[in-house]
Amino acid sequence: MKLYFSPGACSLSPHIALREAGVPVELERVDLASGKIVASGARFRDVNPKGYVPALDIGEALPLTEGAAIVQHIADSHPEAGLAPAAGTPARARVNEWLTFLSSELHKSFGPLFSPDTSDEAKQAAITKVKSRLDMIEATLADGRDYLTGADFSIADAYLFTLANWTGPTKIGLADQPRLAAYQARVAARPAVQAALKAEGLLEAA
Ligand SMILES: N[C@@H](CCC(=O)N[C@@H](CS)C(=O)NCC(=O)O)C(=O)O
Repeated sequence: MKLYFSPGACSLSPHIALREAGVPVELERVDLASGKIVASGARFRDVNPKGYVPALDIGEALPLTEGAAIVQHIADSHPEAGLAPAAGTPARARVNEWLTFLSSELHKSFGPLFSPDTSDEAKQAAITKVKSRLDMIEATLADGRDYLTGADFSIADAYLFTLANWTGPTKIGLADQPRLAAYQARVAARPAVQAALKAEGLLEAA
């Protein structure tokens, strides 16, 4: 499947999900600064009017967008991979709950930290918000679970791993969240995650 991505961006989450599902991945790199597809030089907005990654070609006129929706589509169309519990179950509702939290509470809180236009004051507020969300996740991991929703890796872990990586470039770090740091290393060691990081040229930076 063709995934429009930018190295290390939130598109890493569906990239990991595709590899965890054993789906052959065709990567189409997007330069977010210029809005161009790198290989062809075409305008990315002509493919995805939203202009942002991730976007997954699902054989329709418009690609599927919104990371949380994409990873659910990958999990649901490859149930044998066990990337999410069956729809309609409480366990699935928990995975959806995490995906929504990650998208609206953590992912978007990082946003101001990647913008050159953000004031120092707004940056500090964003850091405080991100840290409080990371602390909440740290508390969740306190019961010794290996993954976000329990013993099994799920699409929520692909998303959290991607976002937790951003504590590196933003210099927030994970020194105050040792369980999350250990979790991050555990997820990074998964062969599919290694393959995704390598394909995006991120192995040294991860
Ligand atoms: N609501 C979208 C947001 C995606 C998003 O924030 N993408 C970023 C990279 S992590 C991006 O492409 N930014 C460039 C832009 O918005 O023009 C989702 O959850 O997938």
